Amino acid sequence: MTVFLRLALSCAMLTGGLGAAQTAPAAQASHAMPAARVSAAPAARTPQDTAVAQASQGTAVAQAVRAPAAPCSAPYRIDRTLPNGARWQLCWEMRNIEGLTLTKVVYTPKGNRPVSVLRSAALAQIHVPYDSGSPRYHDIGALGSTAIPLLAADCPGGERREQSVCVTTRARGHAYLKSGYEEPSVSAQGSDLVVFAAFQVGWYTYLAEWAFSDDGAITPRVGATGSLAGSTTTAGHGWPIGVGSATFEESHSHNVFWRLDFDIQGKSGDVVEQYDFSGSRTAKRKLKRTTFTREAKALNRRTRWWRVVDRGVRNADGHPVSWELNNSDSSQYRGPAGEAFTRADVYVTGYRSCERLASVNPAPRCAGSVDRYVNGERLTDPVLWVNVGYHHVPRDEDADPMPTHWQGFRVTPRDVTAKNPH
Ligand SMILES: [Cu+2]
Repeated sequence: MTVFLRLALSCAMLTGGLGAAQTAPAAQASHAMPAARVSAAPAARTPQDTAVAQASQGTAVAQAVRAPAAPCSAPYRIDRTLPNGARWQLCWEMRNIEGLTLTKVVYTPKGNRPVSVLRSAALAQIHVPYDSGSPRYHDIGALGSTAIPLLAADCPGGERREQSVCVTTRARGHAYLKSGYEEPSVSAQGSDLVVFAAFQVGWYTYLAEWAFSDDGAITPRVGATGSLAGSTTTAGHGWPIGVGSATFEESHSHNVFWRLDFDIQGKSGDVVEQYDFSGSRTAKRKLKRTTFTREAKALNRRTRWWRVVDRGVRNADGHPVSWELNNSDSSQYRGPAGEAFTRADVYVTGYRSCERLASVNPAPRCAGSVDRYVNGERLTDPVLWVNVGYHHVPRDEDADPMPTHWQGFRVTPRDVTAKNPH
């Protein structure tokens, strides 16, 4: 069967023209803190990716081919082949507004051709409304300036880049275990390439982590640690902290937004679909596909998921290559009318370089929040915004240092390879 993989990597980058206008609004940070240690200049980049023209021959075990020429200079380039043979290539930079930003993400399953996945990916907001109604922080606006220099112990088994970014490999447990009837069972351990940075915002330390698995999955997550902000309130809005019940630490939400600019083998041909499975209290379930032709807001449902698919890019079975997005671990915070950006779990917008943050967007040429980016445009180059909430009810164990609480979502390959690539 015919397989054709378009391999012209998109090179139109987000950053052009944006780097200079970094007058971020002062994000309302949690508490007055010592000035954060500033680190990391923007990444130097070559202006162009090298397009690799690629003739195709379609077998599931097509030969690995030459990767594109390096799209960024060495300190900002990550190129790791994991123990199972899967390879991830990407660039990182520390942007003032969004902090750690990953670009030009390319995945090469063992024995297969490289496929570009993301043009860029970064945090797009951490909205922290407290349960009594105030304060209501927008913790991202100048995140890059709050990057913490990492110690060797902060980056176990890995390498630190420009002090503030850790690149390491981590075990992820069983990739599979299959028992044979009359054969010995087979199993394999999986691993992740992990890229992370830590940011000090008020009393909180945020860990921004990206795990790139050897099966092609991507897991972005944020860990909140450091110290509780010390906001006290009444019993109805908090939890007793300290001896007795004299002081109530206030509960609050961390509504984390990510912005993912998918480009499956370049920006053309990328389409976003939503999948639902109708049927409740019935024996049958039926697949329902909704294709987003225009910008959209979407809500989580337990079995709902989305994918970005490029029908011009096929695996060896002739199925279109896609990445699936699952957002099922959110507390689904919904704010008041003035915070309409909290009222959906996934937004799909047409790419615009000045749409950078989900709220308190710093670029005056664009609207101020992601709900307003959705204004009916036809989608040609879709960008996904993912909103994951976590409701933090403090407990005694949060004192001090506060244990990390994690929140995130999953991006998994769907028909990128014709079989388990492990
Ligand atoms: Cu918290």
